[in-house]
Amino acid sequence: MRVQVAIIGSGPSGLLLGQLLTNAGIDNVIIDRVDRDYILGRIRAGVLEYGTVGLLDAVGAGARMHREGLVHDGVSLAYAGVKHRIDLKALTGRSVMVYGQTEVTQDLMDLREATGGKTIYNAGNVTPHDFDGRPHVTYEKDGTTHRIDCDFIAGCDGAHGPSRIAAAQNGMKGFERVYPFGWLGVLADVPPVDHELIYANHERGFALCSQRSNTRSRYYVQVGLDSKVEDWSDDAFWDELRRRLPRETAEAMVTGPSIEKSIAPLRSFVAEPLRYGRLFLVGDAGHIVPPTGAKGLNLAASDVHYLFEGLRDHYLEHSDAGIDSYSARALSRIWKAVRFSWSMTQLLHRFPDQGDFGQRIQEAELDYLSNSAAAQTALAENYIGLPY
Ligand code: FAS
Ligand code: PHB
Repeated sequence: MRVQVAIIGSGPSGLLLGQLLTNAGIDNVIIDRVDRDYILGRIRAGVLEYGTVGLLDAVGAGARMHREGLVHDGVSLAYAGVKHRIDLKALTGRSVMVYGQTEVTQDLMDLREATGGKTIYNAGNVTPHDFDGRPHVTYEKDGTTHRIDCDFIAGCDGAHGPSRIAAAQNGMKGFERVYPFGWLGVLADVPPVDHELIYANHERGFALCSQRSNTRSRYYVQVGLDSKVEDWSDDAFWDELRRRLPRETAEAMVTGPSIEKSIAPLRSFVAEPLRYGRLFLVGDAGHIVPPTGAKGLNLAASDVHYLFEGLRDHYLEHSDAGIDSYSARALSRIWKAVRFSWSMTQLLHRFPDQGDFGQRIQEAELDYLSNSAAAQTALAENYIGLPY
């Protein structure tokens, strides 16, 4: 097989890039090691920046999002027993869209199928080759090794995929910060406790009240790195969540059986550069952020925006300026989102060595933030997403 662009990974990055390329008449194929159902079974992000919403609209995958998604004009911070709302819309003129990554992925998969995009699932040992010469991807399926020749390879294969591995073998520099805790997340078919998200700082640890619809909620509590999902019954989770929230919020909480429960470790990672000849790292393949700033999925979207512009200009304008500048352009926005995610994580989580002094410093910063329009504007413009 020969295509113009071979995309490794059928997550949000690969699917969004694939649809932009297909719509522009640039032929592409997506290769993934698992199948559609496995990918859709992973419960992940929930908040979309306006830039991500715009991209989904641009490729024609936004209809259900606008029908079923929830537009949020604000977000709340809770600390010292009180909830403070940050009015995103008043401060920035923008809102965020609450619409699960699972739904985004489903919509993009459906659109790819409807527009004749080719995806190869359950591909084994997917490997990018010769990205400085004659780029191609090999994979194993049905007992045979297959080869896809291409002009470019988009590594949309996440944090542990072959593209990141290939980059590491070709001079990649990694920048990493590992946090001493994780998030225990629960999905439950109960109405959200509030009409917007609540990020809570508490001396027992961080908590987050999020949602997927008016009948389905997503909650998180910070847990130690030694925590295991089996250590947490539903009742233990609900009790701990309520302990970390202001009284009126805790009392309003509707609980119920979890339909998904998992622990995600928190860490930051950035790969530099994002380009290796004709191989490009995109999305989680290039960077990981703690979910405190709701940036992971949204950074994948801005990477795709920059890379697509470069590939489009290569094929349609015969200019390589866009692909030559992809890494620098994407990294500029990535590092600002990494900084924001780091600052929100520092502000809201209980660190093992912070002590009572550290708790007071966090509460003082939250108190300043709650009473300063300048500080709230800085948080709001990062949360709704910096411009592309
Ligand atoms: P993905 O990891 O989504 O997709 C990569 C694809 O590549 C997968 O389909 C995988 O099967 C495939 N692949 C991997 N290795 C391969 C191989 N060897 N061969 C072929 N294919 C291969 N972000 C937020 O904004 N908010 C959150 O709350 C949040 N929670 C998260 C929780 C967890 C547990 C994780 C892991 C991430 C979370 N994220 C969150 C970040 C997440 O949403 C990512 O940013 C998003 O999935 C990025 O999309 P992709 O870059 O497409 O990578
Ligand atoms: C989620 O709904 O899963 C979610 C929302 C906001 C975050 C992280 C996760 O910052």
